[in-house]
Amino acid sequence: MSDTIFAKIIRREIPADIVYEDDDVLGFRDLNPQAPVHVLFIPKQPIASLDAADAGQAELLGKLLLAAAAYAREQGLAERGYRAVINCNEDGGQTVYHLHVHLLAGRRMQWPPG
Ligand code: DGP
Repeated sequence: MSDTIFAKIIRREIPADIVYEDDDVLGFRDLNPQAPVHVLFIPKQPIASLDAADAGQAELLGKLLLAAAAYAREQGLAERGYRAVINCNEDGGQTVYHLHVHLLAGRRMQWPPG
């Protein structure tokens, strides 16, 4: 997969407001927040999209979701609730082709999404 802006953030080549890190996952604030809390969680291993993920990456995908959930709990967001979103490919609204989970919180979410 070609290099993305998120790969550059992992390598610290461009700045980001990093709020979570472990061996496999990085979390940083979205540049264009859509809610009072908007954090992106990405695997350090590049996976282009959810569609590109395979069974060998099941554990990593689990860690990605659990990292987002742990962060939300730790930040006191879990009780009121939050939304975790993965946009996949063009119709899904994906613009950066490094798999990421959007964690959105701090306001009441609407359904259906636009
Ligand atoms: P998506 O549309 O699901 O691919 O989401 C990509 C998100 O990435 C979008 O909400 C804006 C965010 N984003 C794009 N470039 C940067 C960047 O350089 N830094 C940060 N922090 N976020 C970025």
